[in-house]
Amino acid sequence: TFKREELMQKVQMHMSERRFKHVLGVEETAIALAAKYGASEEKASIAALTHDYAKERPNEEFEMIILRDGYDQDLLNYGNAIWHGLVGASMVQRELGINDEEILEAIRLHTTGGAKMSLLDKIIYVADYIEPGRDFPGVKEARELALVDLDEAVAYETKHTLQHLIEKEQKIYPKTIETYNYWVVGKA
Ligand code: DGI
Ligand code: FE
Ligand code: FE
Ligand code: FE
Repeated sequence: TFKREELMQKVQMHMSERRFKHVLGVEETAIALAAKYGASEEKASIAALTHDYAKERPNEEFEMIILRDGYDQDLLNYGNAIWHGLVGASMVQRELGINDEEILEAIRLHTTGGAKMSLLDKIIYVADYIEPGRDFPGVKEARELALVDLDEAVAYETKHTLQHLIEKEQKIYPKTIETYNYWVVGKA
């Protein structure tokens, strides 16, 4: 199918075995969700395979790109957790030649979500959270919700991720708050 084998190989080269296993779990989950909710399974596969492509890049590389390519300089106050998707999408585009804007946006939003999310964005955001390799309190409930109502799964993930970050006194990226306000508090 398309250039899946080639893409898999390029992705695998850039990460640990453990992370690659996670990526394959996200792909399997994203394809299943795409089938269930009527999104493109091919786009789900490509976005899932590449969502963490940049996760093991050094901070200096992200900082250089943020300084050079017109990103909001406030991004420099965050770290790999926020950079690897949002900025990593530009590496996926340049290095893997993926120019599909729907796929690139799903990669950009996969960690923080956003008030505005396409079906593909939601699928990747949720698949990343519930793939078979994930094991944390609440993952079972998240998996059940994903089979019933994708928006409910987005809300559940958002709320629990934010709770976890606050518990650990981590800096909250504004987009994460935006996602919480929209999907958890209300869409009004
Ligand atoms: O890359 P993964 O581990 O598969 O998962 P991810 O990209 O969804 O999340 C990466 C990390 O980012 C995870 O530990 C949660 C964290 N995160 C999500 N939103 C925020 C955040 N970290 C900070 N500091 N601030 C956020 O707003
Ligand atoms: Fe990630
Ligand atoms: Fe995630
Ligand atoms: Fe991931």
